[in-house]
Amino acid sequence: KPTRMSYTARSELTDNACAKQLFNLMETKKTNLCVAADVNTAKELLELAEVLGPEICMLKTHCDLYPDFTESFGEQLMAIAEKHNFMIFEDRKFADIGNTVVGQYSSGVHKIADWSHITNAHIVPGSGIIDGLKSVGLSKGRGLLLLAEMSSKGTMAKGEYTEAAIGMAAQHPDFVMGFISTNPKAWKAEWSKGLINMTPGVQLQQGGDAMGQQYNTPHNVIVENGSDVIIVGRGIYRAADPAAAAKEYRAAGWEAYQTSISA
Ligand code: S5P
Repeated sequence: KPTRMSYTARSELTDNACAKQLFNLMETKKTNLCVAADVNTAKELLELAEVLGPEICMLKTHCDLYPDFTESFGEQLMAIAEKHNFMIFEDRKFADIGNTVVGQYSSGVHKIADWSHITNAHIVPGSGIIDGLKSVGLSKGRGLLLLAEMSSKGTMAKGEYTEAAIGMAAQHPDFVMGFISTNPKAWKAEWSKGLINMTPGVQLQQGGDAMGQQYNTPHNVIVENGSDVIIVGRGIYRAADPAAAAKEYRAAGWEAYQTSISA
């Protein structure tokens, strides 16, 4: 008696193009690993994407970290993503009113909507932020993640706030593809359906950093807390051999997924 549906089965339950693609990609490539490539330059980011591309379902960027960001960054990253079959997630964490985020998402220096399949938003302004981002991203086939919970110590995203994020996602099933979350299994009725949960704050050992980050293991994140995708940053890009570390996290994440669907 499986307690949880497979990624393939869940790909039928979403209206969002990116979610469908991601569910199917994870199942066929056998990886639920997203690398958070918080390196110092665009050059390093693109090199890391080449090296880690074969292991990952998604690459998460913070494009405002790169002093050498240029107009061609998006095209270069898209080509690598296509070659290695992974999706791009610009972790922009939009947080303004709808009218403002339209410009921030579509234009400015980074033109995120042109090259990133997926981006994310805080719900603190209310659902107008989703209307704004959707007016840019839906026709381009993009997907949005809402920050329903955070990994950091003392996060305010809990309880009623998390509930509100779940409610807003339900209002926009065509564009909202899921959540950044830490304990989605606790949401019960909403869990393991068409919406995808992605969890940052993942390392092979539990612990944290000096600035409030809190780490949980791939097994706990996927099996105990019921997430779908592990997001790993320093555990991989700060490793002596990032490719070997990525293989290790990939194996741990995939084993946890298989455990959770056969339990
Ligand atoms: O709640 C969150 C949400 C995000 S998207 N906590 C996070 O840490 N993140 C991001 O995940 C953060 O911006 C960083 O890019 C990554 C975690 O990196 P690590 O080095 O701590 O694994």
